[in-house]
Amino acid sequence: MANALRALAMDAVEQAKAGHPGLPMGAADIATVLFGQFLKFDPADPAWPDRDRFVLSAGHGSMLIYAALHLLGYERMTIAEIKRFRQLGSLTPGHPEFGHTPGVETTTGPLGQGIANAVGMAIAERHMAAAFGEVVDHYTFVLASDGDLMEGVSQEAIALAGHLRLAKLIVLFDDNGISIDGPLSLADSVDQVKRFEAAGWAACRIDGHDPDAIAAAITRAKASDRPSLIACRTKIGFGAPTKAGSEKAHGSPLGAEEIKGARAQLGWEWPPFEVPADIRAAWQRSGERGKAARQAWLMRLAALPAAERAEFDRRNRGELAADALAAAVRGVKEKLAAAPKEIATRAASELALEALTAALPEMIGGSADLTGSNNTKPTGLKVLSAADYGGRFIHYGVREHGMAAAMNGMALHGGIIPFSGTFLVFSDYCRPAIRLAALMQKRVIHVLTHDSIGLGEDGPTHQPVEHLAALRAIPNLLLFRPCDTVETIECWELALERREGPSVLALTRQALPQRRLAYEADNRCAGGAYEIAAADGTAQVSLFATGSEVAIAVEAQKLLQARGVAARVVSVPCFELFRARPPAQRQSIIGAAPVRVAVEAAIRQGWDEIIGTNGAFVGMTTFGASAPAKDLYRHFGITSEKVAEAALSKLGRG
Ligand SMILES: Cc1ncc(C[n+]2csc(CCOP(=O)(O)OP(=O)(O)O)c2C)c(N)n1
Repeated sequence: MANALRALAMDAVEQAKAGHPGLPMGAADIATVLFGQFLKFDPADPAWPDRDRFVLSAGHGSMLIYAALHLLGYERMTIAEIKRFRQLGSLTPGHPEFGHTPGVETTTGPLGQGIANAVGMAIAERHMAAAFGEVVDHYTFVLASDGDLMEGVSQEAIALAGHLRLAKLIVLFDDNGISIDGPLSLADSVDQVKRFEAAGWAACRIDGHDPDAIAAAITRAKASDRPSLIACRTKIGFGAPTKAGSEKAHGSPLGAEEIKGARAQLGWEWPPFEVPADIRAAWQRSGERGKAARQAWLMRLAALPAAERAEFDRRNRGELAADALAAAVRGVKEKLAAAPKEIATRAASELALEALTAALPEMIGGSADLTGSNNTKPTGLKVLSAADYGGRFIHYGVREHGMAAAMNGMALHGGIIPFSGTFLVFSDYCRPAIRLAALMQKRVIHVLTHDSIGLGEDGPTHQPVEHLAALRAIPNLLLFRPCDTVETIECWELALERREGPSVLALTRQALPQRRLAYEADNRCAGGAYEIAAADGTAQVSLFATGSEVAIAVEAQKLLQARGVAARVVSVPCFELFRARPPAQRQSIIGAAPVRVAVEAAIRQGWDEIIGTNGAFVGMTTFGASAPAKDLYRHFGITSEKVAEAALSKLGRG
């Protein structure tokens, strides 16, 4: 059975003239034991909520999972798809892609992400089990390579998993001692077993080509009260006569001669893409193994009280409870209309979260050790810990990357909307995972506070300058930068409603005046930009701003008014939503005033699509500095006077 995986992998890579035969051939025995004897799944329903999750963290070995899905009977993974490995539109892209190939649980390829996603999946499993009892009871298995374990994010993930005692997380390490450059000894001498043990895992070392040893180790791991590492010693490219055991088997087609030799060595006498009936039948039986488990689960689900079952289904579908979000938002807006608040948008976010987390039990918050600064822990949220998986706030520790990747895993698992916090400047530390959330179209919400030089005294290391532009550059990510309390709750509403991708809320440390004083049912941020202060008369100037700089634009509007210049102010809480509107609407908001000025305490990049290359921009061109916020705004010239000056100068009245 393992040789069937090996043959399909080497033949598909050969046909594609690209790909990675080494890992599938080396890890075929592990996969055969795991899929054949342990993994709980049913090809008839790849999204069955209580299936075991399998994460191929070493995504370059994609042919391993494609071959397995094919042999196990996943309907759409036909032999034709295997033959179309790496071709446009096939179900078999170069690296596994979530949402594209049924049976693929997460998109992997950037090494280290998969194992960190799996930690989030295992957290989600424990949390959902705490909430719904025996209808949630599954394992999360990972196949990880040397590369996965060398990546820094794996350390964050491992430490968190050990701390949270995620006993149902089992990592099979394809311990082949080879990476692209050659033997691992070129660059690494970590004892992975000791490393995992130090993080609170159960860890052992076995022969990864001995099915009995693999089965015994998985059996032990399933019974462990800690997460488990099974370091499986394997030979990369197992079966290839001259390339096995060397980097030559890693990432290129083996070539006709080598494949011929491998067929001989493995005793595999069938032509490319052919699998004999008895071996197919054995795989098919493995694929049918989970049917009974799924039927039993369906019975357990049916036995739940109707309301609980409906809630479980709703959460797994990712639908919000009818009116829950709207009612919570309405409540917050009414309070803000009755008693306006001059607070930081991070504090406004906390206020919003008090209502939102009470209304939406699927929200699980957290922070990378900046809880008090990010304001992501409303008073009602209990901490999620090894002692209480029912908690809804995670102290991620100083692990931004691991946090962001675990959040992806939670969202992928289903039933949970993860939100979490760090400083905007540290979005750099989360970025690979944010990018994958965007690629996978997963609802993950990042609360990124201290969003400009407005954070003040911590200085340039902590002051984001290029980060808004950098995040706006990620496709399918919404970046919100609200200007006051009302916009903050509106942006939260939009982020939560959005099922098809992640959002970032960039929030201030410093207090901002509430601009929107009257109660408005409409979510004005939904269009991405809107006129927040109209001109007195025909506007000669349009001022555009986001977040904390909206207040500066409104002050500049007054200065211009005093000089007899009518100006309007447009708040732009979300570029991406604005860009998505029909051109005519966009044009009407950009307006007809001859002069356009934008102000944002960040770099100009991206603003030209609103103000044009002729527009004036007031913002940052360098890193910030350490000083009180007010002094910094003056020092860097981000003031209402400078905005007014820029407009006047464009009008030729400078
Ligand atoms: C973050 C990241 N960096 C680099 C790569 C490119 N890359 C793909 S596989 C690999 C290492 C291969 O070694 P290993 O993980 O041991 O896999 P094996 O050779 O055993 O298949 C690298 C550097 C990547 N996919 N992701």
